[in-house]
Amino acid sequence: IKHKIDDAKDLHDEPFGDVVLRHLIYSVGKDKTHAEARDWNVAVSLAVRDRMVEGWIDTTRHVYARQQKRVYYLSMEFMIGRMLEDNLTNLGLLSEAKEFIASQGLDVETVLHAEQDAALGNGGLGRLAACFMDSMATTGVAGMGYGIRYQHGIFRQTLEDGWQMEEPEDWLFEGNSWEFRRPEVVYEIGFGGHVTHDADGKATWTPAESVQAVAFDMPIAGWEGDHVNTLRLWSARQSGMMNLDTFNDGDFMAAARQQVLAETISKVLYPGDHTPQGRELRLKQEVFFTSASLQDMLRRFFTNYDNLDNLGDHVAVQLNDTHPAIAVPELIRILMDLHGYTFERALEITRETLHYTNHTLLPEALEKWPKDLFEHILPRHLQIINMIDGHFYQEAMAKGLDHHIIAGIQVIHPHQQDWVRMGNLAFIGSRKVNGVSALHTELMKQTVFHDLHTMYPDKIINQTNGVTPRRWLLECNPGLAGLITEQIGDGWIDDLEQLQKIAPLATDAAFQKAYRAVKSANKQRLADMVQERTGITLNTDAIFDTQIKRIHEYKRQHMNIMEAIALYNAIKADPEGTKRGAAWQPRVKIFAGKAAPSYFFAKLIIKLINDVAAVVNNDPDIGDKLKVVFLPNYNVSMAEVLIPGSDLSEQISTAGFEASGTGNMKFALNGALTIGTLDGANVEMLDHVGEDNIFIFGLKADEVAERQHRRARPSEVIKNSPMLQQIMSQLSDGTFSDGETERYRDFLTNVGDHDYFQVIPDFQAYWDMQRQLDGLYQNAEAWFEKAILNTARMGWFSSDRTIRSYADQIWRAPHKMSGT
Ligand code: 26M
Repeated sequence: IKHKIDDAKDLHDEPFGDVVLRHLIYSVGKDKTHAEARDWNVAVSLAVRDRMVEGWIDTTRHVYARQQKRVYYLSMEFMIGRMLEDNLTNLGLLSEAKEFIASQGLDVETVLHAEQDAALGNGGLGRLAACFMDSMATTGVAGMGYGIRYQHGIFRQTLEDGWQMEEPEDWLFEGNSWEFRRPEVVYEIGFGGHVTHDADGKATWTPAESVQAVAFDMPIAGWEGDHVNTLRLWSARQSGMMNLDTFNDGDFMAAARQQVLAETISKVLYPGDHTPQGRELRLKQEVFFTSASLQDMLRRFFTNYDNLDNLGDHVAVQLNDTHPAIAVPELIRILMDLHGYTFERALEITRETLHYTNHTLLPEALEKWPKDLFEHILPRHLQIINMIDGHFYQEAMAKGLDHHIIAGIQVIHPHQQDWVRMGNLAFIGSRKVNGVSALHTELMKQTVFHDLHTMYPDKIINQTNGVTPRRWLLECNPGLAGLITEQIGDGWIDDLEQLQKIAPLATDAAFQKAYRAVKSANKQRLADMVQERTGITLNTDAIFDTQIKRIHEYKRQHMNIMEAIALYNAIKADPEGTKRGAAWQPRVKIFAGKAAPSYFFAKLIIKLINDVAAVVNNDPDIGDKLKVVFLPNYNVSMAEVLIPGSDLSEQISTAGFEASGTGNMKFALNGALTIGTLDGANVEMLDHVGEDNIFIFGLKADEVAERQHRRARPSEVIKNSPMLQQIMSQLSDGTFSDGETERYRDFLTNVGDHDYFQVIPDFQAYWDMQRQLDGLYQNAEAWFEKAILNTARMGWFSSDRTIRSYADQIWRAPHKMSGT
């Protein structure tokens, strides 16, 4: 597809390599003889960026001309990873670029990988936002992402004696080839101060301090590059110039300090996922990017329309979790205080425009702010929240709700007056509220949003998550992508359900052989990475069994490592497998993931994995039969190697606790079999791949809830399990801790006494399923038939499907396939 841009020379007439060389010399400022890998990476990036700009300007013009409904995705986090390969792929330039790089005598991988991951997120929520950006561009939704340009994304994880250590990650140090600074796009964000009301009751908020939000844009090209959306990230800077009086008084340092203070707001990503700490700076970050984004979208709106009456017909805003929930009172404030709408009308318009996605039911993850802190920073917003609560009370009474029930779901509890509850605020202020898998949405209705759901029975809807097949199949697994395209053409890339066409090949000997060859090559690539980063040599005939995600009790990495201990004990007791009557199936247990810095138990799990690895990997009785690997500093780029190279995907969360999961989808798409609980999107994966092709075990969500409710203790189960008893005594006798008997005391109390996350009652079923998988792996035809069927049947989990569904059911926004 060609775009004509006025005043721009047609870039398609110039060979790509020439453009790269021109950028190397004139943009990077180096010649070929002195250029390093990073310089080449920048030159190639700028060359592809040039081509993206054509479609970008074109898309902007088309959306404006057609007055297409716009969608704004507000997210505190975008977990993007590297962008060069993604952009080359979507622009159809990958092979040309690779050939050119090779023609210069350079290593292609080295040049393509000389880019820091953009890791402006914690985990699944941020990665989902990145997949959605790709899919909005691919499906032709006029979508814009809004977030924060953190100077430091998620910390870099290192290990010291097996314990996690955190270091700041300086991802912008070498520059960011993809961003365009927009110094003219700048908004004031106020904090604190006071509110006055004039005779007609019109409010004026005079903030005590303010900072500026400056825009940085990144173009986001969809598949085939014709539709290019924008990711706009805000950076904080001091409002106005440095105070000149202070400067002239000679107190230059004080003036500079002001600047540092203002810039603190976009300095660093908060690294907790699921466990927010109620910090003032975090609240300011939320206000900062939400207010800037609303001001920006309204400024754009006014270039087309002259009043905000029908805002919701032309604009849809999606709140990614409650982090931008301040949008509710902020939009009402703008409508009332700046545009003269009544409160009732402002609330109506807001409820036509905003939508909220919930990503977790964990009670400790529901954001709430101390009312006093909130009032101190946002006095006008607190007044508006009180108006919302008053209005809501009337609505609820009219629907016949009991006073006590209403108190529980208002934003601020009318008698306790302690917290501003952001989940309630987002729910009450939105038109639609969605969960991220069928089970999660059902549980939202039954648990945390039960009473709000009774009041607004049509508000909650489900939108099951998805993943982009460009990054998570085409780019990360070129071997498998090529094999598929050979068989069915390349229509699957933006129509993933076409993968079903390979299902009949699941038992085809030649196809199986080719599919296995791809998996072997990917396992070798993974083994090379492990060798390089840890020095551990892996046997590629082993089952590569992988659990990669944030470390959390509910995700149960500790159940996985306990299974490794049990397997170690079993092999020790019967090294040749003579007693059990079968040789052991070699297995490699791979872990990666970060723990929140203040989450002690998660850090202890990492230490335990490393302690077990040290014993198991160095035991001559074990040899290649079992290896345990913890790869430090998990990120998107590492996932792109781990996922295609794994045989088995661990999705073993306590049922009812993982809202969806998206790693589960990436593994299955790439032909790993899943061992998992009936949790999150695993439930729908079971429906799609079929029960013969996924390995489900353990308690169901209702059984978990029942055991938790009656505080069932694990002691009975342990008493009847020699296997568990041995593990528990090894953890207290120092077997894995150099004789130190205290190290795992908290662990033993957690799991042995309380076991809130039901590791003990699920353990035997987990063990049994693992042994069943050992047996299956020894029948390669049977294993790979299932693997191929997983790939063939995962098409529904494309984030293109998810985005079309949001566009049709929530945003009422057009896309390329609207009405077809
Ligand atoms: C909140 C306040 C302060 C600091 C951090 C936070 C915070 C950050 C991230 C809270 C939660 C965060 O993420 C939750 C999350 O990642 N949820 C995951 O969302 C995925 C996409 O929907 C799902 O697939 C996962 O199941 C769900 O755990």
